[in-house]
Amino acid sequence: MAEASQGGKTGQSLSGQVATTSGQAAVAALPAVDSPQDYERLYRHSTCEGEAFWAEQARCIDWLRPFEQVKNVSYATEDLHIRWYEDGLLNVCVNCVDRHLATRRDKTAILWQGDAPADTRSISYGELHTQVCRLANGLQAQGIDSGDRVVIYMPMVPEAVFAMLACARIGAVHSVVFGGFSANALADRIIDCGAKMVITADAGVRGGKSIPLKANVDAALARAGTECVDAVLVLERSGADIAWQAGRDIWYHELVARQADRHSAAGVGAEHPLFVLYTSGSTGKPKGLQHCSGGYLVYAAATFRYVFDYREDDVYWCTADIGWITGHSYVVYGPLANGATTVMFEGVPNYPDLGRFGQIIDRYRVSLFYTAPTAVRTLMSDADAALAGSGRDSLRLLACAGEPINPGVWRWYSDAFGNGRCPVIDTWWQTETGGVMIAPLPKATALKPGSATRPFFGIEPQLVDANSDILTGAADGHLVILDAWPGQARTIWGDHQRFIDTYFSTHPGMYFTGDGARRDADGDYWITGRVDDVLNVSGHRLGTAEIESATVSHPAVAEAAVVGFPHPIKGEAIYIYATPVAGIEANTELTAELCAWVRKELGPVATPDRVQWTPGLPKTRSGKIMRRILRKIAADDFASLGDTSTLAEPGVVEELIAGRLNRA
Ligand code: 6R9
Repeated sequence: MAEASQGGKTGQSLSGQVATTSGQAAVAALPAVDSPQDYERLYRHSTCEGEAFWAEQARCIDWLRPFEQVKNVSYATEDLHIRWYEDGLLNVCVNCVDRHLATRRDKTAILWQGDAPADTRSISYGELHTQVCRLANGLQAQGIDSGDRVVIYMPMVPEAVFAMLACARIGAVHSVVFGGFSANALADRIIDCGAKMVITADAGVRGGKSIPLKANVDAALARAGTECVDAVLVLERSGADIAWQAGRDIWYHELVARQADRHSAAGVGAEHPLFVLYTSGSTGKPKGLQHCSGGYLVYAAATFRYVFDYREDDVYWCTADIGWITGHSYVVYGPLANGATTVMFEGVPNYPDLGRFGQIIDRYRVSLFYTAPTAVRTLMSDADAALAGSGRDSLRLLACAGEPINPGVWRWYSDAFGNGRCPVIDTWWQTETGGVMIAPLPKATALKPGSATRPFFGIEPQLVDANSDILTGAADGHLVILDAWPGQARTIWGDHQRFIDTYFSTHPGMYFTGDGARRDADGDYWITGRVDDVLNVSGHRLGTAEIESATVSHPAVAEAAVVGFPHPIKGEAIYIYATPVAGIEANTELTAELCAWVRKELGPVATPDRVQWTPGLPKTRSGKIMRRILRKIAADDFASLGDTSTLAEPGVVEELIAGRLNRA
């Protein structure tokens, strides 16, 4: 039987046949949030008696050894640490799977919809348990231990979730890399986290196209060397022809076929890392945000319950890929911790046609739907096609995340897609925050198109000016969070100093989000976008620094600067200004070659939209590229370039304007 091998003080078993309902009982005992007054009351409690509030929320999951210390946090840069429930022991996988067996063994955990409409699977909690146990046994048989890193580079198939949960079950740290990232990007991540194993598929299938995942892994490992990764687990998804390295490559189905379908799950400390997820910053290489087991799960579970007003009979669908934080928290951990039915979709919104989302909603009677504004804009681009063939009358709530949603798009989402019957919940948060931070609660918050409105329980946002002074009342400034919350990232993998410098140094004593925001007279927040050099292309975070370094690695490019420009579907698109190496003539072939180069270096998500060749870039006398000017030119908005007095060579700007690629 599955049992706790490290039961701690109580020694109780929380998995397998002896599932307890203690967490579920705690959920049932929580006060309802059905009105603005309920929200105000609970918000006050959550901030004035924060530790009591977070202890109540933490009791909604099952602990192998209960915690006594709720919070141990310091934001002081010389001793920055964030710890929650640190003396508690738990197993995240047991919380997401085993503890539901007593009451939900036959309930559907994952409703999978493949890229082809006929391709579907339904996986019950009982089946999920068997699959995860087999894989956990298989990973251990391969020598994966607690604390080892496992990179997951997979399509959106149930085995990707099995892989995440199997890692969690044995205390291994997963790092999911989005399938749209290139072999090089994958290699960087494998090296940075020192992965011991890569789990992948022969090829992914998306929008009718094949994505050569295994070939990318081969190329990545050729670059990363063999120091760390000694095994590649390969799921047969498409039957594509692949190269095979005997002694290293293992078929997923062969490994799990040999394993028992019970697995004894050990507890880990609440602060034990659950996963590392890479995201882009304003400088340098992507950073691996490290999330922990206990606090992260408490936060993912609580936000899922409140923000979506989750009920037992809901069918919930979040369209995010598991390669992003939204997929981690709201395809996998949040829903499964609550025993929900989570829909998982392998495809894209416009294949075979733009009606796909609506058709899937009808087919599975989806009641809660969570997507990105870029997807809504894609649907809006041909609204008739997007709405054809579906009624979407099962929906009761619509949500979005990832980028600002403008009021027109919000209204279409609500009125047309949601038939005017569903609240639109605009959720602001980040890879770093682990879960939703600012969002309306369906029954308790007055909605405003384009505003993420109010902070979640226990979250204290503020706006500050450049001097870190807190602004009061209606204001516009940098968005910071004053105190800690259980779901926040604990560090950057292998670089704690960078974590401190990036998030806790700009505004001392506060967490700096990198976003700007406005607060209106009602106290509602409107996120205005990044205040640093991070782009948001189709809801994907990309650092201009990464794109620049990929661009200048092309032998014909001497220098480059990258900015974003507004794009009707993607939100923001990539504009490269590049200076060719002396003697090289820039032409359309070179442009195409450079675009393909950047795409290959970073992956399809980073495909450039514009390349403007220029003999020079606008720089200050100290040599700093004036991106502000480049952004304006890319946006075809150069009437007011602002202060250009510090330009070393003012003539460059005239030339850039004359050669601009975006013209109204
Ligand atoms: C969850 C996620 C984080 C950045 C964030 C901000 C932008 C996310 C938003 C939003 C406006 C929203 N962002 N949600 N902007 N309104 N509701 O997307 O995480 O990939 O780390 O991106 O996305 O700029 O700082 P991540």
